[in-house]
Amino acid sequence: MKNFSQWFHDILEEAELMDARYPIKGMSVWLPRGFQIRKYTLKALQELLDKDHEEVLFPMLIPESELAKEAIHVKGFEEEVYWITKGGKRELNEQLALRPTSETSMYPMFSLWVRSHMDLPIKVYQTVNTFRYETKHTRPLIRVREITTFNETHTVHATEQEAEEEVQEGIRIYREFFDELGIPYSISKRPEWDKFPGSKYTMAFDMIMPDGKTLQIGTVHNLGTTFAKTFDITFENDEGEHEYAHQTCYGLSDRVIASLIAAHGDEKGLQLPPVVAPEQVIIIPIIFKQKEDIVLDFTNKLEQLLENNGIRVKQDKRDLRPGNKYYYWEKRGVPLRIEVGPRDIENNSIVINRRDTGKKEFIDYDENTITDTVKEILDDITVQMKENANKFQQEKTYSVEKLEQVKKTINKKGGIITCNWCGDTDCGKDMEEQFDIDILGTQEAEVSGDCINCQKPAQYKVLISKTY
Ligand code: PR8
Repeated sequence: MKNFSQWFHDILEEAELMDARYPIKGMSVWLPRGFQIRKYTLKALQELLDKDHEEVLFPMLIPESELAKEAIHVKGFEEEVYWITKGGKRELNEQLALRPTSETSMYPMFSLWVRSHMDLPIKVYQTVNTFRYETKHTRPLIRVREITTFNETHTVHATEQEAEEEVQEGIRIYREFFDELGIPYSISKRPEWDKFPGSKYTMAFDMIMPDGKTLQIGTVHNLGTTFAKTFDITFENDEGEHEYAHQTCYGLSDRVIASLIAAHGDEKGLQLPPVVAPEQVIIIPIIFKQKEDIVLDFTNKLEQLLENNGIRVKQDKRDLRPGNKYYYWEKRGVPLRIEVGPRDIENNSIVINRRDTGKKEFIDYDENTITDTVKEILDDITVQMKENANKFQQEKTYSVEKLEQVKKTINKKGGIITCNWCGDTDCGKDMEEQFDIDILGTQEAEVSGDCINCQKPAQYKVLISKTY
């Protein structure tokens, strides 16, 4: 892919995912196909969250007084908040923020809900739109001003230990989710200066995009007791004393769809993992004159059979040349194509074509086994797509020992550099400036040797890249 930015822009339009021509910068329209992919993606996520979390829905507006309460938090978001100042012609007594995220909308309510340790833990999530007046260059799905798919989980616990465990749980859920979609990631602990405003620490998932820059695709934050202190979320412990609750929150956005598109797409267009594909199988009847009935009888039956067995299948009967149809569905990322012509029916076989490998194969047709065969192939496609995407992320992660190599490697190859680091903020910021790169974060690892930049003893393995 020569120019990822252009490719990404074009694919949204060509695969009919989104229309970015909406007349507000940073806001786009989900088209029916895009919306379906979004729907199946959310379904996969919600199935994971629902095992141990409950869905809720909070209002979109936050009174200024609540938003302003947590000083560090509001400082982090002050440049990005949209304000509602009027109701009709009247100035509002108190201006209202369009939520940039929901801590300050939820936590005043949590304060009312939590009385004793019996009320804990709280583990809730919501999927909503949030608004951030981003000043950096906006891009559909990647950096938007209306995040239309903000899935945020918020939890409240009695102990620090439990909150710590919930952070691990959040990471586990996101890992499983990304694995299911075949989206590769590197996990690291964000440096102090890049953690979520108000949090104790932030764990982040980053994916290397085809152009070598990384995209943050998910974050899990340990909030400690900071917000509990601000919003007075306390409970009475066994000794009858009031204690502050420990909190976590974690979130994903439209970027999940962006990373899905970027991880698997190619020159032919979109490539969708079966789990989120609106059509998992497309059937193309190869129609010749006089043989039309025979072919359509067959393909109609096949379509029905697959559909009855829970496969999302569609038949393209349009009056177009088969080649055009192949091109059309390849661009839209359908994982598996089945072609059936009169001769195939005579030979009791069908042609299958995998979007991931582009390989064409004749298989014997047996009504009793075809569903299982198709399911097996779809499963294999899922595995292969994930392996290919993971391979790319691994191959683009370079371990580097000398400072000169940092910039050279990133400029030449992109991707993520790992090296030794002391962990010192000044040293980290110095590196970011010197090389025009970002420190993604640190990973737990045995390190020996010196910091690549300041030569003091190294404490961490650090991940560095250019970022979106
Ligand atoms: C929280 N509070 O808010 P976070 N466009 C697209 N995606 C974005 C954008 C944007 N402008 N800004 C952020 N994201 C916490 C956790 C509730 C949930 C994505 O955390 O500010 C990023 O991928 O880190 C980020 O990982 C995620 O939203 C959560 O945002």
